[in-house]
Amino acid sequence: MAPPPRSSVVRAACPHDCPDTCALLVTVEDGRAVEVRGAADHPATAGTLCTKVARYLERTYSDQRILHPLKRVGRKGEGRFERISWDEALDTIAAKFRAIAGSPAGAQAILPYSYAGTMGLLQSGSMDRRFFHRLGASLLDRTICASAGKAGWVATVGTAMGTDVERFADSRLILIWGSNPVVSNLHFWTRAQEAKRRGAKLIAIDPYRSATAEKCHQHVALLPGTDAALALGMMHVLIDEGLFDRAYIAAYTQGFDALAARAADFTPKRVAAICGIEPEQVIGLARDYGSTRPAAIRLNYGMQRHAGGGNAIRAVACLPALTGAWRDPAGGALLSSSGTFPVATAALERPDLIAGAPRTINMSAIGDALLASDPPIAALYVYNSNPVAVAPDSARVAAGFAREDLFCVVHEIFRTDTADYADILLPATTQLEQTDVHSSYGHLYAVANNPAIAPLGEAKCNTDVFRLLAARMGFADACFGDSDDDLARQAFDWSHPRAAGLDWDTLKARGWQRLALAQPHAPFAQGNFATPSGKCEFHSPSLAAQGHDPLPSFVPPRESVASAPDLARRFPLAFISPPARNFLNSSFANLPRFVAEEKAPALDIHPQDAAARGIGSGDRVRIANDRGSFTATARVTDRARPGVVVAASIWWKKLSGDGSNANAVTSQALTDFGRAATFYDCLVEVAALAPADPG
Ligand SMILES: Nc1nc2c(c(=O)[nH]1)N[C@H]1C(S)=C(S)[C@@H](COP(=O)(O)OP(=O)(O)OC[C@H]3O[C@@H](n4cnc5c(=O)[nH]c(N)nc54)[C@H](O)[C@@H]3O)O[C@H]1N2
Ligand SMILES: Nc1nc2c(c(=O)[nH]1)N[C@H]1C(S)=C(S)[C@@H](COP(=O)(O)OP(=O)(O)OC[C@H]3O[C@@H](n4cnc5c(=O)[nH]c(N)nc54)[C@H](O)[C@@H]3O)O[C@H]1N2
Ligand SMILES: [Mo]
Repeated sequence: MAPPPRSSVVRAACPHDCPDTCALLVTVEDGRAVEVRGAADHPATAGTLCTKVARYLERTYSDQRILHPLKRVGRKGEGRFERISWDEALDTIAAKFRAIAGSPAGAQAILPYSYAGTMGLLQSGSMDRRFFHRLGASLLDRTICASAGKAGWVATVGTAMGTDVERFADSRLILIWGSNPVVSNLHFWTRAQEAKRRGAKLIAIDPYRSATAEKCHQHVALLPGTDAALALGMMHVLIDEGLFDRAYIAAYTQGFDALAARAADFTPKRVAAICGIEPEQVIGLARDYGSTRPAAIRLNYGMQRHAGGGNAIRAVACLPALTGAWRDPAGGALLSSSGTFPVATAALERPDLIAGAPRTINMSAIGDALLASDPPIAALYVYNSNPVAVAPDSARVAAGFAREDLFCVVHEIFRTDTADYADILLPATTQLEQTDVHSSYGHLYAVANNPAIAPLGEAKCNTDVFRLLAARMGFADACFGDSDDDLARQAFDWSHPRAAGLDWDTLKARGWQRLALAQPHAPFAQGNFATPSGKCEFHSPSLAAQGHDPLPSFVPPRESVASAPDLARRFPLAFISPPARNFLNSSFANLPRFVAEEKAPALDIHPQDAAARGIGSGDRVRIANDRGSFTATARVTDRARPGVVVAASIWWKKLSGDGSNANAVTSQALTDFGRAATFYDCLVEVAALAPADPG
């Protein structure tokens, strides 16, 4: 590729796993990126970036970058490596893969492990999938973030579509439910503040008084994992008081009578007891919601990281159909907008190449998978993810990675906790050094990422590495010859009505382009649900066919005082570990500026819970359960409600001070729908450490 001219501005996209998918302008001088700004002309970004990506150059030019292929010379996990050539690295990997494919266990003993280190359609799911499909490797069920909520949402409204983020400014009531947008969805928060200035009421529903909850008019601090009960309690009141839209229900929904019968069981009194709040809060919430137009809900994935997470999202997804809030462009609800994009997943990933009938392994239980699969996982190839820090039940994960008989490749930008276990460690490019095209799960624009600079050192992007490996493995299929531009041209179904007027060359030049949607975009104003019945399915025959409750139900947390009293006698506190503002999952958690902003691992604990344990602010505490423990500095604060403790995450284990992090205590148990992780369904006990105790 020809280098850009001496000084130029390159149109790019933020690659991080965040609903905002910002359009970037990268200024390049003499081949070096000197500034990264938010594109002012992109309506969703509107010229502002979060604190992390505004300093993206510190990531790209960090002296911690891995710049050359490395091979392990120390013990697994120790992080001692020696430089090798790309040829040696690729030959070693190909030889290993060939040997495993030829062994009795076959190629399915090889497992790729990736998530959303970059959200780009090319670098997160194209050549990589083609390669592992053609190889016949085990398939990975990518469930660590959103699959429970997505399943609950899709069962109800049919597709991952919702209210246009740009319309929230016109809402009169916004429920911010299991979401902390000040930290995790900044450009939505801007719209919510605009609505607030215009007189809208903002209500946060969150066990924790987050930075967002603090700025809302009202905060309902329910117990973790009880949202479905709250939503059903709201339905109870709405139906009791006639605050529902008969015409909308008759025309566009199915199963109202069954839903009403279900909601009848959820009296405000019963719901209040389940949620640990007052009956008046349930009633007040329902009345506000049922009597204000437009009323919008921003629900997010925080509420679905529990045993009943799928049903929680499903129950909330019923609300706007009950009240007809979908009629208003500034009403309805938004979980994810990803389904609005006609992404050509099969063209990118080529599932038709899958060799044999390989098994599927759930990434949310990678610890157990590494320790107890049959046939055992013989080789693991990790990219776009840092499982040793982010996956639940970390002691099991680390034990799995430490297996001497496991061949482990990690392709990374930095020497993460996971990289330390690699046999072969490959240097990855950052977003400024690679080509990509992005959809979004928070707005409605496709965004292009043009490379701004040449790869640093010997770093290579994911697509390049898989092209090289495919050649080494002798995969002759034409699709392995596709360039990144070829892939970008395959990324969307351009003939889809919502892609009208879009094509890769235009997108690349312009940087971003809105999907072709009616203005205003109100996807379910006149029904048009993408369910089998075409209606909003209060009652879902497809869930029934899968053996699930056909109605939204309250599935209690697996671990809570009410649902596991014996466990709660030893571990009485509910523990949640939501995103830290200066980290993006575990990304940025190694860079000095961001670590300095977050200071050190902290645990917020309510004054009553602290007093009962003799804990004061600033004390070092150990957070523990049967799965493991980690240490943090206590902050005694009523931001945490009684019975719930909170540790912003995700710290790198090796940089946290005690070699551990929040995932020492989280569990590998899965959700009701979507086989997702249950990070926030977790009981612990907290104890003060004596000053001299190393933890
Ligand atoms: N700065 C920053 N931004 C991020 C991320 C990051 O790490 N840092 N991560 C990105 C990713 S991958 C994702 S998936 C999103 C996640 O962003 P969100 O979907 O907003 O999810 P969480 O931050 O997990 O949780 C949001 C809120 O849910 C609350 N919560 C926890 N349990 C419950 C519950 O049972 N019920 C209710 N009602 N609330 C609950 C938490 O206290 C938290 O305040 O953010 C993205 N954006
Ligand atoms: N306790 C607790 N645990 C959680 C959560 C929580 O709230 N609490 N949240 C969960 C959620 S929502 C999610 S989404 C997961 C996220 O888990 P991951 O997807 O693993 O996210 P990151 O920790 O950001 O790790 C991504 C890694 O990919 C690397 N990377 C970035 N770009 C590229 C690239 O182009 N090529 C290659 N090869 N590598 C690249 C980055 O350097 C980074 O180390 O964590 C989950 N874990
Ligand atoms: Mo996520």
